[in-house]
Amino acid sequence: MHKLAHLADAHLGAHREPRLQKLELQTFDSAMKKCVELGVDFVLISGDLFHVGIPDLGVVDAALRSMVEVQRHGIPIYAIYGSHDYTPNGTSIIDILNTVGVLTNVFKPTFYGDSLRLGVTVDEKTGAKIAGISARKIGLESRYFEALDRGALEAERGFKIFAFHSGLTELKPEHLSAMETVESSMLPKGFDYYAGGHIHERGEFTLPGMGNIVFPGPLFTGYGHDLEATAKGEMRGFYVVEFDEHVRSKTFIPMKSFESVFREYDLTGRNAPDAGSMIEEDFRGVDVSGKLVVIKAFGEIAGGRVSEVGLADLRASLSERGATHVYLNRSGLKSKETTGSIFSGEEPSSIERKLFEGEVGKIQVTEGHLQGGRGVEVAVELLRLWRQAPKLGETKKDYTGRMVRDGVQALEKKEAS
Ligand SMILES: [Mn+2]
Repeated sequence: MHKLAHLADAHLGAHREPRLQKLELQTFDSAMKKCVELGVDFVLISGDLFHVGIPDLGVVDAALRSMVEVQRHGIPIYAIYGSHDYTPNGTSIIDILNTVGVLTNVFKPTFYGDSLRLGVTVDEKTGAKIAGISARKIGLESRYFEALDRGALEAERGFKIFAFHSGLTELKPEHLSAMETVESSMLPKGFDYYAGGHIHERGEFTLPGMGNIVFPGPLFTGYGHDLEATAKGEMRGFYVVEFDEHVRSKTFIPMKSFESVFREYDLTGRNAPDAGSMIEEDFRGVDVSGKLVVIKAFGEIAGGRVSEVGLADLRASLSERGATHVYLNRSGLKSKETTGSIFSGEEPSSIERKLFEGEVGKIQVTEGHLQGGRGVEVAVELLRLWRQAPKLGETKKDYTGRMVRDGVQALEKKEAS
């Protein structure tokens, strides 16, 4: 019997708080060690290994040490890009790791006219055949799927794995209804295992002609709203799959990285300062040391402003008491006194997106790809590109040139670029 490990969405480098960052890398290291301990034949990463295409070298170094150790045990690592690993016209860290042989990028596209043929990577030891489609920014991988020559892949014989980093429309969870997904009919049928990534929620599924569709969810804890699910007890981890000519078993390997405290408060009808005291009181004597704390507050407060509830101060004091990370979800919290607080307490990225969504209609352009929802995506992408700081040693001229080039490319990007 052979064994493979399937993980996705490690998002290494996603967290800025030193304590969380350390745990994030330790969790990845533990996962790699676990793969060795369990004697897997190979590891397959379905995208978003790193949080950005060009991560901090400290993060890369730590991740490399863990991966090289796996390699020393003769265990190959296969990967595709996730939407976060992708860089618009540069070289991603995944390319570098592929070049030095730490991992093998299994996305091997060749276009014959409009038809996309995927190269198949054969794992030497097990004979497993792996084909995959990487994600791109702005969900553009649907273009790959539309062009995909499924027949050629379906005709391949042997034990076959299809790796992808996209949500499937038929399996989309309710709360992700706005997410761009791919119809399952776009994927080749009859593969033995569908190694998914991108959906930050663990799930095992079957669809007509497609068995063993697996999304492991984030390896560590994800970020933003993912932290809420983690704090509520959703286990994070990866899959170990036993197979011979077919899949024989799928086992979820949980990675318990820390303890959590989750508290939810309906503040409807309360005064802001009262609500603040009540929450503070509720946390008195609670041991938060070394724990992830998630506080969700919602409802319409009767008096005072949302900021007067004092959650930011509470966060600071809980951090002082040793909490690994304090995540506040105030997006459902409203006050009669303030009308401009609809963005309060949300993540910066979702605030940015909402601002763009509110403004995009005011922009007069003829290019379809700069209007509406697609225009918002371009704006988000531009902001992401342009907030990058110069690289160490990069001259102002080189930096400016790079920003202009990247910006022009993002603006020009139509569909199939
Ligand atoms: Mn992800």
